[in-house]
Amino acid sequence: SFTKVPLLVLLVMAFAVVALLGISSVIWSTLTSTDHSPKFYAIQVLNEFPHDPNSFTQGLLYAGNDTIFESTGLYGQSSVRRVALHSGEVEVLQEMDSSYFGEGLTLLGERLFQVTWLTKTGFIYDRNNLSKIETFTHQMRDGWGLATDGKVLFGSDGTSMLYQLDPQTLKVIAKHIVKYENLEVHYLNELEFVNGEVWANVWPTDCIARISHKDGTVVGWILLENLRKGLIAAGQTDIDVLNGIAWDSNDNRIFVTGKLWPKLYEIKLQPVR
Ligand code: DDQ
Ligand code: CA
Repeated sequence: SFTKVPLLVLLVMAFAVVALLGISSVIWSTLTSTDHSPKFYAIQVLNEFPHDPNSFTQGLLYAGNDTIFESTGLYGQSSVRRVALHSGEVEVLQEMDSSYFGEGLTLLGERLFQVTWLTKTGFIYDRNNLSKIETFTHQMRDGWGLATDGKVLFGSDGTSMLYQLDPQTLKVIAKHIVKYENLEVHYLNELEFVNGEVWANVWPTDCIARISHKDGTVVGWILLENLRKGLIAAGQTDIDVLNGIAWDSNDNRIFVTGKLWPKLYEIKLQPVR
């Protein structure tokens, strides 16, 4: 009849409009969305360098000019050392009192800051000769990792907390619980400030968390199991975990090693998702 035809046409038109709106909103959100979910990265080895297989690496940094500074742990074997990147040769060695277990290390200006496992005691050394300048006490549970952006010190103590310390007073000025989505990431270990982020070895895994120091959010995961597994496959069965990240801010190079690893690697990240 006369009234039925326009009704059917109206229904078809209404359906078409709804469908078009739906499709265009999907297209619009695809074009404008930003994906904030953490990114995952595999790694590629660009270079490998010799590393003292007796160094129980707990702190690692690159100071320019082929120079690595490293802190080592284990009671009676703890040290701070200056190492030539290319040869792995230990050029200056400062052995620590056997009551201390060396941990995180960072360089700010002319001074190296070091923390120690299970104590709140830290040490400051002169970068030129590694002589001890100062002993300090900090407010973290104990000492695991240290890094710096050139202004504050970042610290970890094996919990899920990422601390910011004032380099003058060594007092905690900020702290954030590190979270991957809504899960706390515990056992934050060796640290490095890289391109505006804080990277952390997560003990005792093959993973490095890329952390926003503004709020503790994990913005990415780096998966490095091929390094440890490669060493073991090559017969290096006495090695301990991946630990130690160093960043060359001038040439944007990333170095990693591990405790008792005979090698130190320059790596490049490859997004896997
Ligand atoms: N940390 O790197 C996880 C902070 C410390 C690791 C300590 C490993 C223990 C080795 C054996 C200790 C002997 C007293
Ligand atoms: Ca480091």
